Amino acid sequence: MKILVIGLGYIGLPTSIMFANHGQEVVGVDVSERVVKSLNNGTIHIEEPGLQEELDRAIEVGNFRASMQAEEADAFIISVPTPNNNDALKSCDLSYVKSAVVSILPYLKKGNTVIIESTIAPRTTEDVVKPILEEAGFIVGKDIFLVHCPERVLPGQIIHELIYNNRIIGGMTEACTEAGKKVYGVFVKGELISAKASTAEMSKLMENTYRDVNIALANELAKISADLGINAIDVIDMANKHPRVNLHFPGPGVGGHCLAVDPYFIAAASPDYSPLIQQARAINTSMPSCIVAQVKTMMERVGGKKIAIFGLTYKGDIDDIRESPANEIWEMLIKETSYEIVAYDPHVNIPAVEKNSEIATANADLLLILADHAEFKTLNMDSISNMNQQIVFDTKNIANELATAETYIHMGNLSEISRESVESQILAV
Ligand code: SAJ
Repeated sequence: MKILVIGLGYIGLPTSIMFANHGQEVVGVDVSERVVKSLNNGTIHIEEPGLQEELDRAIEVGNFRASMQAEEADAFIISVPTPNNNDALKSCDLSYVKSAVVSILPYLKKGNTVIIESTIAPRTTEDVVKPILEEAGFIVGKDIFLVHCPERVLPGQIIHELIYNNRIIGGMTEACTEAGKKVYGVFVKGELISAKASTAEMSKLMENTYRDVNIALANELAKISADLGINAIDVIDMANKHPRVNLHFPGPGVGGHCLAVDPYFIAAASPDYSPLIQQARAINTSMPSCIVAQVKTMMERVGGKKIAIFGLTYKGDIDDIRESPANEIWEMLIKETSYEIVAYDPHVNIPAVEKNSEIATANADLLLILADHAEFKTLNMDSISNMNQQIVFDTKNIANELATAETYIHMGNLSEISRESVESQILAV
């Protein structure tokens, strides 16, 4: 089978390489010349464990090449970004999906399968994509098989999860679903679950919304516990001993291109019926300013000047700072001109980010941990011995060996910071 994958990002690239390494001829198409050149020269442009080795293999066998131009194929997989629109409810921007579909029209033949992997607003496959194919003269379900097959992989574990996760195959018709199963059956070892396209769209969105709402509940618990002088982390540990309870964890906010984006697609599609989803988003987006307020209170109390930020990515062990609350906090603190801010992140390669942890902590008054990178889990008192004052605010509650520092604050014991700053943030939501 020849497969054309449009969009060589965090999902499209690993997906292309998996097909290539399972005996298919794959052409990956991307609008970025830099990405296409880099891949054809054998170098991946994203950080994902094991992916470089997989690309090496695909190129050696000769099954993968990148191109800026679409061409004929048996199956077309669209894996382009779907950001939020800049409207009141941050609806789903389908412009990249639409132009990707239009770009393959000249190369479509009867019998081809068109798969949308991009995360899309409910009903998009039926109401937006299908009409484009029909206008080009194809009968969906007979000439062309149209499927929405959302990806559900976790960054950092993409290769394993692509193979072993269950996959929802949401066809416009049963024949479409069958065609989609034939494509993914090439390498997916998880169950291929038949669904309607609209069910597939909504279930993908709800998976991330479920997590977002639960994290909002944990963040609200952290604020309530700060107000009432209770340790939120102890509460979560305790409550989760109940066999049917799974409280999530509070933190500096919710980032990434999924949890912080997808709930809006549902809210915008059905604004009157989604108050809980909208409120959860508001709670989670309030967290960066909540953390900044607490940092300011701590710095004021100790007369501090320098803050060392550890971790800018939206979660641990990845290099992705898109939609990262840590990055937002960094930007907010930089604006506070009375502080000297040094950000250290071993995973982020941009000039403004310090690469040496000792330079970051030297003479610092506060260590602010914002990402749960493996490197930070082993921080110990030696790691912070060159600080001016050993004050630690560990928003991910991971550097437990720092618990003996002069002050060790995490999302459980926020009540140790002044009550007023927390209260003002509660009111802000
Ligand atoms: N977070 C918390 N508290 C928690 C758990 C996470 O604050 O208890 C934060 C993280 O720090 C991060 C954000 O939430 O900022 C999102 O992290 P994540 O690990 O939950 O999710 P993603 O965005 O990396 O990946 C999610 C996954 N979805 C689910 O687990 C339901 C993944 O399976 C999806 O494929 C992916 O979204 C996607 O592409 O939709």
